[in-house]
Amino acid sequence: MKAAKFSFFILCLHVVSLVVIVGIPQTCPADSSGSKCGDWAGEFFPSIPKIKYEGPSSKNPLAFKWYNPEEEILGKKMKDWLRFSVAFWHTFRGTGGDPFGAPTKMWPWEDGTNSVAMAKRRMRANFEFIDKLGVDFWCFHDRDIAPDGKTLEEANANLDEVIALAKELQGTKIRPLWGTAQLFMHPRYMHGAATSSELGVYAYAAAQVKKAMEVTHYLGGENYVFWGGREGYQTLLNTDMERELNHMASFFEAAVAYKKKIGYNGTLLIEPKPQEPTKHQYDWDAATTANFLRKYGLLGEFKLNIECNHATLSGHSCHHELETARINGLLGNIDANTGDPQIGWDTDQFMTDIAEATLVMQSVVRNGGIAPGGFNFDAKLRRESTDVEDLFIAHVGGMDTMARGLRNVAKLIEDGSLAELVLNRYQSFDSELGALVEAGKADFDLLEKKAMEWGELQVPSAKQELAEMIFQSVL
Ligand SMILES: [Mn+2]
Repeated sequence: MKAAKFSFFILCLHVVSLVVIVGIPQTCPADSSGSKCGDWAGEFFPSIPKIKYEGPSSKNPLAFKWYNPEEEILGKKMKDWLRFSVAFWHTFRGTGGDPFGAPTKMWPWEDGTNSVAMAKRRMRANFEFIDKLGVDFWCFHDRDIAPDGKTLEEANANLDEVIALAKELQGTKIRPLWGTAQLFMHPRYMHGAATSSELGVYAYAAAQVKKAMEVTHYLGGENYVFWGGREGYQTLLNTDMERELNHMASFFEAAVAYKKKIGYNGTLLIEPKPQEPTKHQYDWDAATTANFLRKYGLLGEFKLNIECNHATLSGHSCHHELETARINGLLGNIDANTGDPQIGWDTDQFMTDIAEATLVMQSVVRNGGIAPGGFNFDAKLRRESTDVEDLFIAHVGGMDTMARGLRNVAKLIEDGSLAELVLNRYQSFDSELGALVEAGKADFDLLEKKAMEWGELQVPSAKQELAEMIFQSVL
């Protein structure tokens, strides 16, 4: 597609999402001031009951077949292993628009405006959704839950108004799994936020994070996330990479200091992604981000939010990224989604692959759980899925997939043969010399002496096919 035509579609996408679309029945049409609907407290999902566990034989799309929140698996309730969260931006701001076409979804409660009244009504829909789904957490970006303003003061005031309502609607049980500042949509962030070449943008981003952290703290949010969608470059010809990375580290140091200053105890999380929207993003993957934190002395202040779709974009499996985070003591949270093997970008789909979910849950179980982190459904309906009930079906399917993964890990542990296969592979290190190697006390002179003594070796099989057979047997 020609660049000009492509840009036109992007422009349409932006404009269509803001203008009033007429001719679609509204649950609550806004009056001219927009205030009447802001206070509207009717039912947004009248045809959807509270979702219940009905077991694997159920054919009810609005029931859990595998997720039974109070059931104990491996010594913990399923709800405590899984800590599911609804992502506000996908579920309530997702329009179905893509670079080639206009939005396809206009939920009945939407009036086509980006007003504070509309933001408040949407927030009521969010909490009815959360209640009916039976989860305890939600995640938000500042600019998705409340409209931006002409000034920072106006944006903060809009946010405060919506946050006050969210606090009231949360009650005592619901809280954010995490909050974040959206530092990628506004044109001011085109060169980055913390890594922008413009000092004014760096300052603006700091102010936005300061406010987002304050409101996350106010709502009892358990984590705060940094996703650097524009923290990267398009070409190194015009970029001082070292200076930008130094700036990003300074930004994170200031965030840590501010967190301590306001007495916020939530975990700070960095979410790696290799590219899209920039050609190269600095938080490429778990190992790159761990090295960044190590270089700047920030280990211990941050953990990672691993997103499965981002993992595959960086050329890894989600399991690889989770294990890399885990063995570095950095596994903080999971953005539970998946990509498509035939599509080369971030499709943010609900995970439905039982094998993938089992591998994900294996890392979580090895980590002893991920609280105060959890599973955020950073996942959206396909553009072609346009019924309100699809929002529920997608989440029920995603939750059941992860729950089934957890049940499979319990079966793998009970069976024990896969763990035994792995132990057996390394049994030569369970020896006097092996212990010296693992303690870092076997020098090359000693190893050469042993090598000469042992002569040519019989190296055993890796038993990959057997490992795969055992793994398949629990799915
Ligand atoms: Mn994604």
